[in-house]
Amino acid sequence: MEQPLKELSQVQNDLYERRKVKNDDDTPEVLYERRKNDDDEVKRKEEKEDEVTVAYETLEHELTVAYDTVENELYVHQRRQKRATGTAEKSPETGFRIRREYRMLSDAERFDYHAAVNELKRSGRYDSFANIHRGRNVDSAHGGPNFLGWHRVYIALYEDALRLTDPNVILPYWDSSIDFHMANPVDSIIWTASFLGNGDGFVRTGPFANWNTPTGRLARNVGGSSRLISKQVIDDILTRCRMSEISMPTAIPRYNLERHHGGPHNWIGGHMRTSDTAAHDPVFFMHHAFIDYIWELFRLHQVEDCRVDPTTDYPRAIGLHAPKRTMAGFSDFRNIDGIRGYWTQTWYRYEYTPECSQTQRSCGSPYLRCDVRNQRCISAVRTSPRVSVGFAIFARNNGMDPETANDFRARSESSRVNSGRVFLAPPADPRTQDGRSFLARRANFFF
Ligand SMILES: [Cu+2]
Repeated sequence: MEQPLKELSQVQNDLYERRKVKNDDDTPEVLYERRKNDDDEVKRKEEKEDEVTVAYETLEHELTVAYDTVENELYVHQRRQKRATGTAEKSPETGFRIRREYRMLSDAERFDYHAAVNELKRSGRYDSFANIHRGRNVDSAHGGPNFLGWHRVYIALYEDALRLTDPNVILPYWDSSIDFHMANPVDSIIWTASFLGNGDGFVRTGPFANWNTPTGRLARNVGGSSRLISKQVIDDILTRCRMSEISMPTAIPRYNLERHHGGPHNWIGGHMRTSDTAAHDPVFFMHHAFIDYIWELFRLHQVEDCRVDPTTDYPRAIGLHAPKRTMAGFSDFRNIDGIRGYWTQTWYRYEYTPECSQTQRSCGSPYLRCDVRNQRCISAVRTSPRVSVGFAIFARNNGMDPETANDFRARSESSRVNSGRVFLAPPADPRTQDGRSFLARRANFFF
């Protein structure tokens, strides 16, 4: 049988056809395949991009963390460096000082202290200092764990300013428990011309008489509301071991040192009653030195009885009270710097508040006396009357009880100067105006 030979042309044609099929881009199958491949390619690319994005974000996050760590390490390093070279960790310009209770100063020392405060006032520096305790700074210095450290730095710098005026002056602390345990604290010698001046209404007597402030004449209304700090409060606080137990917002009221600190603020009244005006009364710094003294007792107790390191015991906090946040008003420091050992090692320390007992019946000051039964020092009672002679005559002539009329006058004079927030404080002592009116209201309710 004849095997027909394919024509060459036929072969060529077949080849052509085969090649055509193989190379033809236009067949639907090929197009489909190609498009599918293309889609896969896009998908792969997109996936790759996602991977890159995730990797990038992860890297960025890690970088931020690393940056923070480096920044912190740098900060610690700089601190160490400065400590080593003595630029930041130096003792204060005016030297180490020992703070004492106000009534333990000699008359000459007390006079010099008053003079230094007045010199600061005259130069305008007192008001600059007082104005730091105002507005936004107040928010990061109160209501949280930064309260104690911030005020420690604040009063230390204030004291330094006083000592630049007179290098022998110290900031005395006002131990208000010495007054709390009197029959009535408004009778304390402290509210006389030789000490802080009168406490009823505008300050007309004593070293700060007729001081002017951005919110008017300096005013007080001692014994108006809340309470001074009792020995019991201090004893209670010294049963705790951690800073978080005595600081806001974690402390319960009984051990809340910031809340107890609001007591004397409100008890003194006038400028002292509200946050933006308080530091314009010089008693502010003496009251805060006492709060700082209680905190220092607490820190010693942490070391000795609790085996807690007070220099690292800063409670967990974010925002304004975060440990590494720059200290409001004092950009050289961070919040955590307030709790370091540095202050009471290189700047100042405290002399203990006077004590007495059956055998040791002297408190070491003519302005203190020993309550032998309770074995504690209490303030001398002032001889000046609560109500001036002139006012007593005026009140009697107008058919008023001089003392009650005086309370009303003081209250209205001192309430005009307030600005800012009223300090959080314990309830009114029954010996205060608020305490008495509460009892009176309750009595009226029953009759
Ligand atoms: Cu304050």
